[in-house]
Amino acid sequence: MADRIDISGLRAVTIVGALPHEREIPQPLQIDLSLEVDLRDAGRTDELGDTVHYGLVADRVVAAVEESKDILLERLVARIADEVLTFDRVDAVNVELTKLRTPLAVDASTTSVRIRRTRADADLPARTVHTAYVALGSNLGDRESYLRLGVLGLGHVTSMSSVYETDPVGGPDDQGAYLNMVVEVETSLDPFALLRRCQQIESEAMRQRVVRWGPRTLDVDIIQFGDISIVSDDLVVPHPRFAERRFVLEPLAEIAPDRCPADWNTTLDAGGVYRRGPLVLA
Ligand code: A4P
Ligand code: MG
Repeated sequence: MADRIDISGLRAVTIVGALPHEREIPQPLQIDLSLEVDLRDAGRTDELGDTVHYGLVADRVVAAVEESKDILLERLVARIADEVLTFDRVDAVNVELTKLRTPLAVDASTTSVRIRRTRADADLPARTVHTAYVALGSNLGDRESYLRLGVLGLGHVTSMSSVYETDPVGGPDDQGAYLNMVVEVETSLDPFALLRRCQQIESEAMRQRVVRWGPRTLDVDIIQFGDISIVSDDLVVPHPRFAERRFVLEPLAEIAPDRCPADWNTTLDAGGVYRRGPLVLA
């Protein structure tokens, strides 16, 4: 992953060094950070929660430096790396720490140390990435555009089913046919954050609604989230009705047949779900 967030030229004043005067007089340091972070989600969503807040990183690093009274730059630079790695979206960090006032007897402008540390170096668990399955449905307006809006808003989509034209199940009699599909998403969001993402996408679609109080422009439901089960007021995972719905199971079977209940295709009523073809994203 080549994505980086750089914070350059951060300054702090602290006690550091082995020489007698360095133990007494605080000295200015420069900190240059390069954080390795997967920025694909934030690039799509424009959400601060999907990236690392570099203002917070800078504040925490300066505070850690100002509190320390380390002898060696090597110790202080390791402390800075540990602090940055507490931000759980950071996979690795490069830190350069520079004494702006060099203690050398010879002529030199600065002295510095530079390290790179990963989550594994800091004994932190690797960032957990889950595979989730999300169902999308639209039966109003430009249905295919709404599906596209949904897919693009979900983040790192690793697999997409075809689009299916489906007869409406439940709801008012006069509503039109749905377009349905299921996508596989790799996400480092927790299930509740993914639900908020789904709801945010729905409201973006609703803002473009054509008929007030009409059928849904876009429904975005979490079908499964890894092997996690959740029953709460806001979220039930796996989705409580997915196993009864051909409009979910046909597309799910296309991309993840092992995620479908056994024999679903013979036990559920046939018909009402017609494969149209792939969603064109461009
Ligand atoms: N919620 C709980 N669990 C979940 C989950 N796993 N994923 C909560 C998403 N949301 C979940 O949902 C109501 C509440 O469910 C949310 O506030 C959330 O906290 P909603 O989307 O606001 O309302 P809804 O769509 O009316 O309800 P729901 O339960 O999503 O409806 P269904 O059961 O999904 O049915 N026929 C065809 N052919 N194709 C369709 O796509 N869709 C529906 C909607 C009916 N008939 C259809 C289709
Ligand atoms: Mg829903």
